Amino acid sequence: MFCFQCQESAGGTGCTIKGVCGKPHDVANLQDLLIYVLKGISFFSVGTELPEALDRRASVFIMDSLFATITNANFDRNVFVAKIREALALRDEVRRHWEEQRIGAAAELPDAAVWQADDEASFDAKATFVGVLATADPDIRSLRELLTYGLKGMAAYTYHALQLDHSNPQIDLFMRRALAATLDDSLTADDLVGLVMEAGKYGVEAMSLLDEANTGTYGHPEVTKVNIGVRNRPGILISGHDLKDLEELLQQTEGTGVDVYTHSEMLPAHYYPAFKKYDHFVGNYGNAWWLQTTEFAAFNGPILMTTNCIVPPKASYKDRMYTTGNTGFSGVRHIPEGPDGQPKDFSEIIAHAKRCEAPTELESGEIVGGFAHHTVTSIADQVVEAVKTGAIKRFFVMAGCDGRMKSRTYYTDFARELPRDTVILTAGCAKYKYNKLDLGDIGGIPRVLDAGQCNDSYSLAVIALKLKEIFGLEDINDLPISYNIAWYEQKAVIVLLALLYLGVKNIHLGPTLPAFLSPNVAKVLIEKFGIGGITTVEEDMKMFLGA
Ligand code: FSO
Ligand code: SF4
Repeated sequence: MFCFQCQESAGGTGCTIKGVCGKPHDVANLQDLLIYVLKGISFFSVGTELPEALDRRASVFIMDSLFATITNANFDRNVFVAKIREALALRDEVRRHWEEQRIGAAAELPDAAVWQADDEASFDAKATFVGVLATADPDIRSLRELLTYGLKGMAAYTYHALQLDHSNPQIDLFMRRALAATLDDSLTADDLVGLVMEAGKYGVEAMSLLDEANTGTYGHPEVTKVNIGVRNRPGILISGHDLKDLEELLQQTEGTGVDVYTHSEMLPAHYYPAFKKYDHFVGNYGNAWWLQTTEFAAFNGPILMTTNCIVPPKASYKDRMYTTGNTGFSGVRHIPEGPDGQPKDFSEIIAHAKRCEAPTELESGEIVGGFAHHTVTSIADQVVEAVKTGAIKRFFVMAGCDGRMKSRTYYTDFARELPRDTVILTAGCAKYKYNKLDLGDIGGIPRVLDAGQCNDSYSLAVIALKLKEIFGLEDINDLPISYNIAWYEQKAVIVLLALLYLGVKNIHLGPTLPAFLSPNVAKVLIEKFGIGGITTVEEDMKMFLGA
């Protein structure tokens, strides 16, 4: 195996024996093979007219498969074996249409378009040759992977939107075009940079689509105080990003005597009006994903993982863990899709909860959030006034991810050390590094404004564009906003590409720059966009504040 798609890649270069995330080498290889066959499907489908149902099936399959390979989502070998079989069948179905419509002499077909096998041993054997290292040139490899990881993040967001019946065929077509492009040896580094930028454009579209899906279905997030303590009844802890799963769980647990708590990236669900009517929707339990090995043990009840991030479960709670959607872990029970678009059946988890004790309290009190674009736009006058009077000197976008590296305490220290006339704009699980510090407010505006999940970074961009308009600025970079973003997995990659597409410059990314950026590709990002890393809190504070 060779995987370097996330921030925690071994030694800052790549995991080669087993993932730091816990991904076994065979699963890593099978994920590479699945992506390889997706490229074959994409090769045949670009420019080919497919019957509507097949076209839809291809789009959904590609989105679903890309998402399944994201860091920390699915560790189950059997899932990938099944998906590879499905991918091969789908590829050949698409190929038949490509053959019918092909004009002129056949060009040589790439191996990803023709390789065929059916048994697992052949999958395992082939998988070792089709991964990242199959591209020899380090810059082309870097750009192909940057593009692919952007697509994975994009696919996660379009998958969530699809759960709420929102889709955008243009995004789906781009995914195929971009995947097919990674097979094309005639493309130069400049061509690939162009595609990476285009991925940013479609990343904005994907986040906008999901924003429409979420707010159209559940209402606009409102400023909300979220309880971080517990009650004395048994509970179910729901983690990940999928609001539809949460909705169905809340409906099915109503009146059962079982409470529901959010974990990690599900916290922002409390901000949506649609979920406020549930009295048994108690609060948020615990912190960012990487602390789950201790916090899940203390929860005492069942835990439902709807998306990443899973840490390989400890024996103390493995039998209380459930996966659904695109998550999976061998030996952990999986809740399947409902039949014919019907809700999923969570009765097994509810029955399990009833046999469990109430959660052990980890902390008490409240945290506040719900500052997505609708809320912030509605208090825009107040914000603008605070900027004009100098009460707010600067905003710091500190969105992104949390992670287990010790060096991430930088973000807690940075938040604590920021001058009191600055405001943090956040989204994603990065917020757990400082959302329980009492950073106060500026004239009633909290100093940490949480927009929501990582996909709600879109809200931060909308807010920035709104402020640019109000202040009559030509350039988004003339706003008093600095970007000090933490990243972990591939959704953060698409968020970054989206910000670059929107013209945001001088983004600082930490705690380390991606291992998949070759020195030359990193140089392009630095020269063209002013991308930088982080150093020490003291030095960076001086750099950001120009002191
Ligand atoms: Fe990921 Fe980051 Fe949103 Fe966290 S981008 S790691 S668990 O913010 O989740 O998906
Ligand atoms: Fe390593 Fe990250 Fe890949 Fe897991 S996802 S194998 S930690 S680089």
